[in-house]
Amino acid sequence: MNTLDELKTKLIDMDVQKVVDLTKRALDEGFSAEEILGRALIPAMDIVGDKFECGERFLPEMLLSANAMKEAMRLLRPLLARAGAKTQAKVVMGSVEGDLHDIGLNIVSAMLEGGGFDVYNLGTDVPAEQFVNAVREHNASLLGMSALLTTTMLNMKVVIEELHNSGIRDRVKVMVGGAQVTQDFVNEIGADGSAVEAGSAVKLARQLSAQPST
Ligand code: B1M
Repeated sequence: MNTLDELKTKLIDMDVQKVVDLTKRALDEGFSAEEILGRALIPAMDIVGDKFECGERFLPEMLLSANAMKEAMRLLRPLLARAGAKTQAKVVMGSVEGDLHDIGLNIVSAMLEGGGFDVYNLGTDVPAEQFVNAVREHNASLLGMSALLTTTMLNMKVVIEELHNSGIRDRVKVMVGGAQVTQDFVNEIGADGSAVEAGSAVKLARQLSAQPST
């Protein structure tokens, strides 16, 4: 079995130490952080999710795999965030209120940093008011929201309404993402765009930053 396949298996098996060792080994073998994420860690988390959905895994086990992934991310994050040319654009990021998933949020945030953006990552379970205050405080031109639950993604709309109510919706472009987000949903809540994975999130952030404010 090659290193990436072994890494994928060990993440599904919740073996934290092996996940760390194999991530190091994959880096030594010359795989990039993006390859390790895209070919081993992210597909493994999808399998963990499927197993949870069909009752083969329980919540504490899903958490153990998530923790193993976080340990691997400690090694990969600095590589993803290795700065390219600065764009100067400021991005406020966070998972919406009620949502505790942050692995994707942190990957996207690291990749945006690597893409030259100034990122203010507010973490998980962020209320609408906090997003709006952070956009104001940092004078951000982009707001990125992540949500993985069909229930919590509705809070993205609440944040956009709060931006309107505060009179700053026209100053900031809003991008959203997470497993359940579709283009129809983006249109419905009045966001400016969505991305399905971290690489396309950076492209989208660049496109949105290049557009004039409305
Ligand atoms: Co939860 N969980 N979880 N979970 N979890 C899912 C999302 C689920 C699909 C699993 C399943 O049933 N198949 C399901 C949601 C079902 C639904 O709503 N339709 C689910 C559920 C039900 C739950 C709980 C309700 C379980 C319970 O308590 N009974 C609970 C809710 C907690 C809460 O948030 N209030 C819960 C809890 C947890 C853990 C705490 C155990 C853990 C999270 C730990 C953590 O994040 N620190 C966890 C995990 C690990 C998962 C799965 C298995 C993996 C998520 C993940 O990290 N994926 C997940 C199943 C799955 O997604 N396949 C599942 C890897 C990550 C890199 O991908 O986050 O999608 P992702 O990010 C991607 C893209 O989406 C995109 O780019 C990222 C990188 O490529 N992206 C953006 C994300 N944000 C973006 C923002 C952007 C642009 C792109 O612009 C701003």
